[in-house]
Amino acid sequence: MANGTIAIAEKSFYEVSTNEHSGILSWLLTTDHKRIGIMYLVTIAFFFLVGATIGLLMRLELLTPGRTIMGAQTYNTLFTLHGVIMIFLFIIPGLPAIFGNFFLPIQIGARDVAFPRLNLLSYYIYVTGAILVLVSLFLPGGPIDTGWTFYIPYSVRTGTNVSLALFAAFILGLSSILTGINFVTTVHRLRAPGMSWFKMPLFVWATYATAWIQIIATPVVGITILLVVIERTFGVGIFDPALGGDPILYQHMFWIYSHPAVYIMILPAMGVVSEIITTFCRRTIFGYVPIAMSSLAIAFVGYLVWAHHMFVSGMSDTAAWIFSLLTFIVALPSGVKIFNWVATMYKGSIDPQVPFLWVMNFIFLFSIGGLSGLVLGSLATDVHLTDTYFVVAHFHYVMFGGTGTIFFGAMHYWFPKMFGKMYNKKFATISVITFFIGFNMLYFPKFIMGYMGMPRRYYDYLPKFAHLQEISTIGSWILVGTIFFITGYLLYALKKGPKASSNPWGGVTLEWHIPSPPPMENFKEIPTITHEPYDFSQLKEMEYDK
Ligand code: HEM
Ligand SMILES: [Cu+2]
Repeated sequence: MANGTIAIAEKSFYEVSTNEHSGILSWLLTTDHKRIGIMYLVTIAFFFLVGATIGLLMRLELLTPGRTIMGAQTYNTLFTLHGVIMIFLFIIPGLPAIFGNFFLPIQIGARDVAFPRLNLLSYYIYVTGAILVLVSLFLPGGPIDTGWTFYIPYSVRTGTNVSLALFAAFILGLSSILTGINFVTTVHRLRAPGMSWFKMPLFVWATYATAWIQIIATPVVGITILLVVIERTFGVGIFDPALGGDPILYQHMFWIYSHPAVYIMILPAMGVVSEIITTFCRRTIFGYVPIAMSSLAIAFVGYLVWAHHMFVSGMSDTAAWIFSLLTFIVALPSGVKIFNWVATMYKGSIDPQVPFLWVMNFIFLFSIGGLSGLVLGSLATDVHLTDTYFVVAHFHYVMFGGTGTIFFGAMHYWFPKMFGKMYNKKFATISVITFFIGFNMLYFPKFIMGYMGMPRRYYDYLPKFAHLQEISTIGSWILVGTIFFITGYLLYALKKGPKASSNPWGGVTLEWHIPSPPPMENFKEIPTITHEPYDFSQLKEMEYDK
């Protein structure tokens, strides 16, 4: 990609500060995109572990019918918190804020993002939102119990701290918008000479498309949320039918954001998948332009399908089938990606290392998630399955099997670059397998239970579900156990792992041309780009040890 070798500064970004401080202050006040990415990593990983632990507790409650370890109200609070944390604090910001921050500037040959200070501000806004979520748990009124969707009228009537939690979500949205603006500007203004649009790595394309959704869709949910707060505080009738409002309007406004939000979650993951597949197949991606364009197509069509969440809320038959049809159309660009990835692997010389194995997990789990989405997108089946465990299974396969899996894939792919250390590959391979087993045990029975009529968001169930619920709970132990195991060996690798070379996998995008960990400002001289993004003939001139 770049001309021959790139001259580089010697000291890593860990050793050089962007400000006059050292120690912790040099981190808290840093404007370096890589340090900010790592601060996001620490914060987001923390919330993910909290969310996973809450999931574990819910599964423990569901181990036996009737009360196991908690009552109904506690369960309501836990599934709400679990949803809010996983959605707003983990999966939406996850990949862009961590890996986008760290790698987007490097992959386009820039020294930093366009607005480094704004970048730091976004981080603090995120932290403020997260703290407010936590504060809302402890104030009088009690923790929220509405579900992460905050549906009206319950969310204007419950006495729990919904207003504060919604305000927190508003703040988190602001952080997301600012990050989006930063990335769009960075991609437009800071590409290295020769880095034309179609020479950008696909992770950059994906993050770029995501950034646009963040900018365009997030304000809608921000306004919606503020309206609910106003309604709760001043009793203005906007959504609550008792005050003359329209609860369906809330659902429209909520899903006009929240459906595109699922693409905020998945597109960056698809970008990472393209990077990993090319690197481990030593082969340029099959269908670069279709993959890049399908990201934009998904981002666009994704705006038009929101009401598939509302088939049973009441809408005309014509509206229902149009939304159903449009939902099937979004599956097309996703299919384009899957087929192009598979075509890349075909005749590639596959080197099945740990990050590639995570991608295999992704393709399998995400395909089940996507295909079960079509079952829910069909009117006839959705009416039967809506609000059952089928939905819970579907979105965990998509969000966790998709984006969550790639969070781990990206972690294992870029860990040596970010920290300059290598982890234990044997442990890592075992984790891929136990993750797969635990995941399917945990969530697959939910498809069957949903089909049998097990409703979502209940702490109790009929005895006929007992066996499937048990399998699911045992799966949660294997899965969450694996997650803590991964956290453990990665932390160990940070301290004691062997040093990683600048290019342990044989990648050719720009981050593999610079040392691990990268120096401050990434490049001593901005490179001039002459190669196509996945031109593996460069590997001969690059440092690459197997
Ligand atoms: C780490 C292991 C996880 C476990 C054990 C787990 C388990 C559960 C359980 C038992 C429910 C409640 C089902 C119900 O009663 O309706 C649930 C709901 C949910 N989960 Fe997870 N989950 C995990 C990870 C995740 C991840 C990674 C995400 C997001 C990417 C996620 C997002 C959600 C959402 C949005 C809900 C819906 C909450 C609601 O209905 O309001 N979960 N999960
Ligand atoms: Cu949707």
